[in-house]
Amino acid sequence: MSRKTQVAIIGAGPSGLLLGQLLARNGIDNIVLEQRSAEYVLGRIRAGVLEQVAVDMLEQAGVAERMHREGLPHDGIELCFNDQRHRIDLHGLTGKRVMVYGQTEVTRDLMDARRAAALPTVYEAENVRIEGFDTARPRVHYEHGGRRETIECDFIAGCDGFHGVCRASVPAGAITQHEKVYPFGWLGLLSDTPPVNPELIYVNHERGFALCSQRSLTRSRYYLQCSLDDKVENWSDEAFWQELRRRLPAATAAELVTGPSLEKSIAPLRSFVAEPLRFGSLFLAGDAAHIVPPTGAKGLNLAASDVGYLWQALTDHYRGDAKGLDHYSQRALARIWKAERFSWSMTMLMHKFPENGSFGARMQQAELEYLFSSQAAMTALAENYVGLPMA
Ligand code: FAS
Ligand code: PHB
Repeated sequence: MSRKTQVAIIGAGPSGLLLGQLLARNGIDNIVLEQRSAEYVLGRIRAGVLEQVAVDMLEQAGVAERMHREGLPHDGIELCFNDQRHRIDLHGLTGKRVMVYGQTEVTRDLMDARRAAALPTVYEAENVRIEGFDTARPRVHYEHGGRRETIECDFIAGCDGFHGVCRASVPAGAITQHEKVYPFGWLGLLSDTPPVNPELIYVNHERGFALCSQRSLTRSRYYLQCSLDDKVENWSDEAFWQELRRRLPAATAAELVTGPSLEKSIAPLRSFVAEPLRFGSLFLAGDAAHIVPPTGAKGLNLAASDVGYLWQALTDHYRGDAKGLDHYSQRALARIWKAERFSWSMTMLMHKFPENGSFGARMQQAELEYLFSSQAAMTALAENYVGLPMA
């Protein structure tokens, strides 16, 4: 069976759902195709920190009410090294703050809004295939419930993440991919325990990086740098808590409230950017276009800014101005690369790199000592962490 729409969106993660919501609110027809079930998408525990840019996008999409009710505005973060905690006053230095509100909740709010508006969404869409995006008649084929379906559209939005089909459908000669894979992963644990500290703590320790984050006043999210060949089944809850205590200052470790894990997983870390982001009527956004190591809390936030640029460009197009679409890739990439740099620099600063030897470790120490001796250096870190403006 065939159907028509203006924009076919591949992927029901934050990128695809946010784009679909913004387009629909501007009267632009769209359909979202997702390979997994909604429950599966919601079960993935990912980001936790929203920049003001992302908060603004969610407000624009009309899905910010619960975030403002349940989210936690944070005015600062802490960096810990040599067992000493140092606070960076994000709000004092930049006038901005960040919002702690889990990606799962962002996705849930977007799914609820889409369902309430009865917007066409196909979960468990199988064998999604895109074609003709280098012609005036792009099409998307997929299977659902044993039936073959085709969508004729004006544009395809590749919001299908790092392992999606859209970027993979671009001819190799038309795309350049830049990548750096880090020699470690993050072991994450989610628990219904009160956060060890009101604000996030990023830890540089000789045993490895740690991060104390949260989802609410009663739900915490912790991470430990682990080796790439580590397996989550090697980590009992108790082993996780013991290792986290070892990486925290004694006084902080003594404050740690532990409990059973709700989720535990290991994520690899990479920096990745595809260029350009437009291929005829196919546009890449979010993790389909780029990946950042989560040390800078940029992944979800970059997805939001990509979608902000793309939604504006598509809306302008349907109002008769195609310039936005021509400039989408360049505008999005300018912000993407700055966030890639910040995420890379925070990762290089805060993680253990045995291969860099004692000199590398001393460089980290010197940078951290300089950082907390300089208002200019702290302001530079703060303005990147709260999010650079959308030019
Ligand atoms: P997503 O990957 O979220 O969504 C893409 C969707 O497309 C998925 O639902 C997928 O099922 C679907 N899809 C894929 N192929 C398809 C196909 N062929 N057909 C149909 N659908 C298809 N960011 C942070 O800021 N902080 C963090 O702590 C953090 N932790 C992370 C941990 C992990 C393990 C991962 C993978 C990412 C993490 N990120 C983090 C980044 C993450 O939050 C992403 O930036 C965010 O999910 C990007 O959203 P999307 O672009 O929508 O991609
Ligand atoms: C999280 O809460 O999942 C989180 C927060 C900040 C980061 C990375 C992850 O930099």
